Amino acid sequence: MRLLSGDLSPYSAKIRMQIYAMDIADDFVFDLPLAEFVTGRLKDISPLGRIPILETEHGAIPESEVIAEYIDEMYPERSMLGQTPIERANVRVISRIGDTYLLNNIFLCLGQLATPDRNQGVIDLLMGQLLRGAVALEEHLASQGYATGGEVLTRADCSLVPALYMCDRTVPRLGVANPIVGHPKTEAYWARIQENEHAARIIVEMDRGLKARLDGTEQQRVQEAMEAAAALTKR
Ligand SMILES: N[C@@H](CCC(=O)N[C@@H](CS)C(=O)NCC(=O)O)C(=O)O
Repeated sequence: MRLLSGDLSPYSAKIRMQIYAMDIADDFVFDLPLAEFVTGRLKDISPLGRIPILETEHGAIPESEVIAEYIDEMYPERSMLGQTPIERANVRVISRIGDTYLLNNIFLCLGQLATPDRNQGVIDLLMGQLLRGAVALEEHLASQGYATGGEVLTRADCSLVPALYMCDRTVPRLGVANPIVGHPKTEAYWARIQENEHAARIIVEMDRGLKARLDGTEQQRVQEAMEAAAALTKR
């Protein structure tokens, strides 16, 4: 299977963490067709035009949560969803908080980083919603162990690590306080989970992506990929 994924993309990092934790990385090729991504031609592979996308022999699957479910179903003996119906419900709730109530608000706000005329109303609205999500997460998170309180890493952790990374590293760039800070259970969890080898691995990858974005390397790679694509079409 081929996973279209980017270092800094949190929704992609979530799937990579799951794959690493399930010890099935040998069954995947990790790739990002840069030129297609920035020119919108990713839509030829998936109409949503967003990563991650999982290419399987039966077709392409978009949406990180759908991909996560698919991988779990493909390797049922290694499933990371929990053992009982209530455990699985808790994993899904925390995963949804990470994806929808944290990450989605951050993503909608990211455009404000790219413009010199920031719209403070947009930032206030979305970051208010982010804080509301962070308050809810604080209630749902376990005080000990992994995200749902168990002794085993689950997909809740795979969703939360990239979401908390964005809270920690990206939100302050919008002039807004890191919403992890001031929430004791979330602060403790964030410190604890970084000790996990699979979490640590995707944090290194996301840091690499952030560095490339900030130092211009990413932009340079995009340029090179677009030139290579243009040269191919001229032939
Ligand atoms: N709901 C989607 C969100 C995916 C998403 O927004 N991916 C970002 C990168 S992390 C993307 O591809 N953005 C490109 C764009 O918005 O055009 C999921 O869970 O996979």
